[in-house]
Amino acid sequence: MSLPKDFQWGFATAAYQVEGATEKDGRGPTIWDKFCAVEGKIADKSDGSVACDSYNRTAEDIALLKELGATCYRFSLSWARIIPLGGRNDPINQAGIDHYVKFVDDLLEAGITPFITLLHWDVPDGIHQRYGGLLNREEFPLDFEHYSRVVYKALPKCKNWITFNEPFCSSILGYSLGYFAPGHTSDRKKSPVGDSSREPWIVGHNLLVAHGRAVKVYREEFKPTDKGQVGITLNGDYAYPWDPEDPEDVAAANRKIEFAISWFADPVYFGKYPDSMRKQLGDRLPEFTPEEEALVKGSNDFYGMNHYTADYVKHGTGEAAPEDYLGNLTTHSTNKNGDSIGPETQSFWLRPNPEGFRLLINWLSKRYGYPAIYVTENGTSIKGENDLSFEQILDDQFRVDYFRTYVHAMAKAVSEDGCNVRGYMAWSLMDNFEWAEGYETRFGVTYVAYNDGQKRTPKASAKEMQKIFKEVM
Ligand code: GBH
Repeated sequence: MSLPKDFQWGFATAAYQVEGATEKDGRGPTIWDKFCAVEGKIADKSDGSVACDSYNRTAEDIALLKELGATCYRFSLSWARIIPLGGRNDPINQAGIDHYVKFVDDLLEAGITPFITLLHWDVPDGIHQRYGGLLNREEFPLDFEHYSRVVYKALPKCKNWITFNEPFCSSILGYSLGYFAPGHTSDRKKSPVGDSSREPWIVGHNLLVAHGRAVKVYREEFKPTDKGQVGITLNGDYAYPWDPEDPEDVAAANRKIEFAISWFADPVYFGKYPDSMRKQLGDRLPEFTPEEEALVKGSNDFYGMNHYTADYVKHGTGEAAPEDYLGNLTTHSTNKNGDSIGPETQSFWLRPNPEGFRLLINWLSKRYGYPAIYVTENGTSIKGENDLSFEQILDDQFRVDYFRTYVHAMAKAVSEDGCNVRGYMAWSLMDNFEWAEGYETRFGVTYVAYNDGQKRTPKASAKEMQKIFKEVM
């Protein structure tokens, strides 16, 4: 069991979850600042205005990465720091650019390879107000293309680019369930606007085209000289049939992965949506124009994989509801025999199942022709962690076990199954703003004392990571 010698490993974060300083140096507002201000949207009524204060502590964060032995760091840029209103004719904010230029320089100086995500959900509110943001098929891809060009030009030393983090979440959680910004849903108890049967599919389509545009810009204008690589990061759980003897459950488990992952990955690798989705969604799923298809097909230099958990899947009966986004099926934490998929965590959607990680790496590798994969997120919360004492929080054996079993499962996918995984970034470097769950759910390998000046203290898992990678390299 061994990973290649040049395998990169480290940790990941995202701008809105760690930076804070939301009004500093000319940053514009984002849809997440607005969403957090709406009563009832965030569990502990918090927001990202201070978060981990990472905007003001870049040196401290880099020292931490170094101390933990990381060889790479994935973080996202705040588009609204760079172009406060977001659009291609709007002013550029040099202070925002300068901040990230220094951060990249300092990371490289410390021997840490940056992986930059261009957009991790925090769409500038300026373009959301102006033309509906992600819903606008003409404007959004052009504005994202422009933003990407500004960024590539400013940061030629970064060689690893991720266009979008988890377009599934922007689409489904933002425009179907209304659980994430901007909170659109058909459920009128939750939102005055939204159409869960149509908007998520439009948003997903526009994100794909915007990704294609940003990749084209990199490949044509920057890659020849800068020699970096660019891809998109997709989230997805592994899916096991609830009853492995029932062919309909077997088909539904596969369909679950197609609806979550192949929705984006099939267009990126094959230029079309999965047949299972076209069949269920009909013309609610947009068609690629020939120009769009040319932009999207073949647009990954690598596959960015965010992965946390697995589900048991039971096929649905009858027609799927118009707002169904799973593929006419239900997900379960136990199977027909009553076996549990894994222990509970603080996150209702997350139960560790390391074997599912190996299986999903294999599933993706087979379907997409053994692409280079970077695991851009993997990690866990712990049930009740936030209620423990400081000493108990630091001794996070549950997280240590999670990382050890998941990293070993990944190493087997590489050395025994022939999959091409080239890097791994644990979620997360530190506890941070966990979106709609606020600060009550912690995902960090480092404890952040929100009531004590955001002081950072590495947990056991932070220190164990280097050991875990030594076991498999
Ligand atoms: C990641 O998404 C995010 O990229 C990261 O910002 C976040 O902090 C981290 O997870 C931990 O949560 O509401 O029933 O549809 C993980 C993938 C996919 C997990 C959507 C939650 C929602 C379940 N996410 N899922 S549901």
